[in-house]
Amino acid sequence: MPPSVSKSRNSSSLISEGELKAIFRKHDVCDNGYIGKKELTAVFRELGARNPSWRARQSLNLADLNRDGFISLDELDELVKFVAKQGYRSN
Ligand SMILES: [Ca+2]
Repeated sequence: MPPSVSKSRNSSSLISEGELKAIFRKHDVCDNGYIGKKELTAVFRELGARNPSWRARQSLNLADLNRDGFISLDELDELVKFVAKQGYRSN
């Protein structure tokens, strides 16, 4: 059973960690489980960040624990927690 994702259409609801993971997966264009700065920038653009490339750099600094320049699947949880804390809202 996948974790239940709220299907609420309330536009003011905060984006959930499950929704964030789905967005990151969608942008993992090579489907190799690694998300680079380019994909991160696209994710933050989709989230409506005012400065997506700056956010991408900031999140790499925080979540890229082994400093290879990519977010791997085991680093994704860190990234999702960080982004969830920013309080982006789903639309
Ligand atoms: Ca990494």
